[in-house]
Amino acid sequence: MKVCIIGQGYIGLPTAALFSRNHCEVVGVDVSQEMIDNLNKGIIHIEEPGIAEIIKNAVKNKVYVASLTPQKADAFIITVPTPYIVENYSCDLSYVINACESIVPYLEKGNTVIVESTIAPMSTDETIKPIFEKAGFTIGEDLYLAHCPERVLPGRIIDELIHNDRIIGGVTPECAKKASEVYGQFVEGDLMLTEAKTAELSKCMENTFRDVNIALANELAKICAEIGVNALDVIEMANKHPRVNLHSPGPGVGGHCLAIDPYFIYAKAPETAKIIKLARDTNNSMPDFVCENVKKIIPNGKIAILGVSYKGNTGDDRESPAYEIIAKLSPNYEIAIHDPHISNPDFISLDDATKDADLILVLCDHNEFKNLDYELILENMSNPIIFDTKNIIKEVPSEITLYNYGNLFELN
Ligand code: SAJ
Repeated sequence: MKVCIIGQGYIGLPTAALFSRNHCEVVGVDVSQEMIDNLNKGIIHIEEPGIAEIIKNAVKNKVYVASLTPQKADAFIITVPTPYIVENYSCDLSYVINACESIVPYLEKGNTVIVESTIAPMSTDETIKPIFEKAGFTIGEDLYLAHCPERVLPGRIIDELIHNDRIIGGVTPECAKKASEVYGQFVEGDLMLTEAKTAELSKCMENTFRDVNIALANELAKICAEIGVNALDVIEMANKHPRVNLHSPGPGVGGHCLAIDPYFIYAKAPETAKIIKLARDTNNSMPDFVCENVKKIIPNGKIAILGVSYKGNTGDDRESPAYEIIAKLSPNYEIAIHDPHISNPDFISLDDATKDADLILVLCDHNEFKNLDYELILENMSNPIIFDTKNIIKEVPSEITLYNYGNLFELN
């Protein structure tokens, strides 16, 4: 099978890797010449275990080629971003529409087109299907169109792409069947065949479920700071109940999924999607909550920010709440940033960041922060204070003051 994948990002590239490892011929399409040149040398641009080696081998064995333009293939998979439109929170389909239009000249009767990008409910039927109908195809008869959302966790993408169950939402039952044959090349989880609109809303609800639960944990953290209870103990205790799973509070919700997908549902039914919107607002309020508490700890001085990725052990900082926190603190504090997973010329070593700092503010749960070099910190800071918004640091030497969501009420 020959597969053409439009978008070689966090999902498209790992998907390309797996097809190529499973005896398919793959064309990976993207818009950046530099990225294409690098991919064709086997050099990848994302931090994700396992991918680099597979792509390197696939390039060597000539089963993977990166290109600026699509090629004829049996199946086309669209994995481009879908941001939200700031004014009305609706799903910005422009990249998906462009990608669909870009493959039209290469389509032949019998091909399968799959959109993996997360899209608002009804997008496949109302917006994407007409693009191919206009080109003369009859969906379900001579072209098969489906929405098959990805559902993988960064850091474990290869494993989850293979083993997670997969929703296959066909525009017609025949479309779903054809799309399932494509994923059958490497997916070992169940392939669940359904309608496109059901697939669209299921995907959005998966991330909304998580966003709403995180909002509940964040609200709990605020309540505890107000009334003087240890939020982290409450979560630990409550989670001993076999049917309770309180999530973890944090500095806000980042990433390109949880912080965006709930809006796609809200935009479709704003009068009804009340909990969904409130959860978004609650999570969006967390950077302010962090800044207010920083202000209570120190009114001015130097802050060493540890971690700006949106989640631990990745170099992905899209929609990271860390940047909003940094922007809000910058007018009143000297800010030094250390993140071992992100290469940015402005970011500095732990040593330089903590030198003469008044506060260490942990905004991301990278493994490196679990056991910091406390000798270095004690040397660098005269009155060491750490505010750990991710509850990653369990113990510190007695000379260091540690704040987390368990003891913020002490600042009142
Ligand atoms: N976070 C918390 N508290 C928690 C859990 C997470 O504050 O208890 C924060 C994280 O720090 C991060 C954000 O939420 O800023 C999102 O992280 P995440 O690990 O929950 O999710 P993503 O965005 O990396 O991946 C999600 C996953 N969806 C679900 O778990 C339902 C993943 O399976 C999806 O494939 C992905 O979205 C996607 O592409 O849609």
